[in-house]
Amino acid sequence: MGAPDPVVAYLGLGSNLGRREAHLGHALRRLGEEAGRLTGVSGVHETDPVGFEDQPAFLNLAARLETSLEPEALLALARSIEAERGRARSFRNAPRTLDVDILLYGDRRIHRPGLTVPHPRMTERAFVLVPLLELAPALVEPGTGTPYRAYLEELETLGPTPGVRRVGPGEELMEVE
Ligand code: PH2
Ligand code: MG
Ligand code: MG
Repeated sequence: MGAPDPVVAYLGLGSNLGRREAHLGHALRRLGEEAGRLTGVSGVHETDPVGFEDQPAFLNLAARLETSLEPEALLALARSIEAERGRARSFRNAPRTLDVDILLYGDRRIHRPGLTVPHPRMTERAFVLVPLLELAPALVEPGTGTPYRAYLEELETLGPTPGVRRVGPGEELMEVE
């Protein structure tokens, strides 16, 4: 028995309250310290809010991680990093200082109370797909083999997609305290 082989996981990060860059930078640093190895960070994208629209714009990015944490442990870490930035849980889609979502965990499909992977809404969300595809353009959906690129193209044919504007590189956020 040794440590399990690391798995490549993709996370989606978002912030729309307070010092958004600092919250995201904190999350990236903490994931690198506690979750394994951070092997990629997408650009930072400023995005119009989806769901509950009467709230400030988000900054969103995607990160790639090599981790030996089991999915539940990774989720617990994500929640505790959110709490470190004062994340309050009020109502669904409420504004938040920091949101750290597990998008993909290797090619596993997980359906447990509180944890569904691949993230159940990621294929409908340009604010997730645009940063994710920047990091991993050829990524396919576990189970179906559908390229995530095809989901984004689908969103783009349906009409105006929520505004997603690249505002800078993600790695630099790790220097923002
Ligand atoms: N997260 C949500 C709901 N709506 N909209 C944008 N633009 N970015 C987000 O990260 C986001 C959202 C729920 O987690
Ligand atoms: Mg989310
Ligand atoms: Mg979340």
